Amino acid sequence: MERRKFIKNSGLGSAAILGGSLAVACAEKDKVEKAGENTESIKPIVIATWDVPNATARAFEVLAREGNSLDAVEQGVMVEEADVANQSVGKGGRPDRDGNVTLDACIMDKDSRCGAVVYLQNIVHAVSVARKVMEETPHVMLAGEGARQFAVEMGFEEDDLLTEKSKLEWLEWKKTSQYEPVINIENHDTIGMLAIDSNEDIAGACTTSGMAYKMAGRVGDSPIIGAGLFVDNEIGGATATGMGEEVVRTVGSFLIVELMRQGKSPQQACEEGVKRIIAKKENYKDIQIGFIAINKAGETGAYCIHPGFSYRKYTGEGHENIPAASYIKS
Ligand code: SD4
Repeated sequence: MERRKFIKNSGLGSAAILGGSLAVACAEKDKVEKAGENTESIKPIVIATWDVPNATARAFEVLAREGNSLDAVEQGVMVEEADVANQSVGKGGRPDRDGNVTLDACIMDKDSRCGAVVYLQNIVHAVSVARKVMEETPHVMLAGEGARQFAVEMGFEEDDLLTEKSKLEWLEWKKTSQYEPVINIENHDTIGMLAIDSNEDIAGACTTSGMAYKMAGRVGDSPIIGAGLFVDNEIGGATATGMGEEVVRTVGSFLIVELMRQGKSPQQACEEGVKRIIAKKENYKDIQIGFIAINKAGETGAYCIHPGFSYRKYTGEGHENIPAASYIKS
């Protein structure tokens, strides 16, 4: 990768021009103040909710050959949409309580253009339909049958998204029909992805089959611009996973980007986003929410309610799964 840039955060950068022991002291102070945050800023970079190494690797491949961040996030999350082993996204996703797999997805680019689909059935790559909504229509969001028809018109093939495994689990669930999402388990792996390309442009995407055994017609945060995903190319981006209703109530991803605009680091902004939800939700212990964020410098952060959430980060320096700090410690 030729144009990889390695840019230290501004505190360490200023230390370099001060020189001598004052410089070292400033650098040390900066390090201490930012302990716990990921202030390393390397671009291009891609991050995604949960441990999704194949998805981030695909996105980084696009970035490494000078591809743009929009293509990178679309192609990255498509990996999870096609993976039947991921039962929270695309084909193989868990159905609603009537046995229908319904997909929600959105995408947003450097120019604040965005597209979304909600309650989409029988099309695997909901994110690509969302991108078509953004690029080929005067609208931002298409729902249900209209979204499916539009996808078919755009050349997408129809497919049965309900796999035998998800069907058998749903039939088992129907014996009790208790809607009690299990933290970090039942609805694990909705993918929200944020990337910065070598032109320093940011894009994001988010795609899910939503909460397992949700009511027919239910739509979560993932396809809602500002809730499940938000990008402002001047500032950064944020995306969410977990109980979508709470993320919608606080317009979580928009809030996090605005907090970064006000000077908070990605880590501080994610923490504040989770704390807003906790402040308004008496039984917050019963739900999981996880946010990840990236700022224009490529610094990243993540925070969640319960331990167990992590995010994948992929740069030219390598890739890693980073456990997120949590409000509840254990
Ligand atoms: C939703 N936020 O539909 C999604 C679910 C999710 O990992 O994130 N699962 O509410």
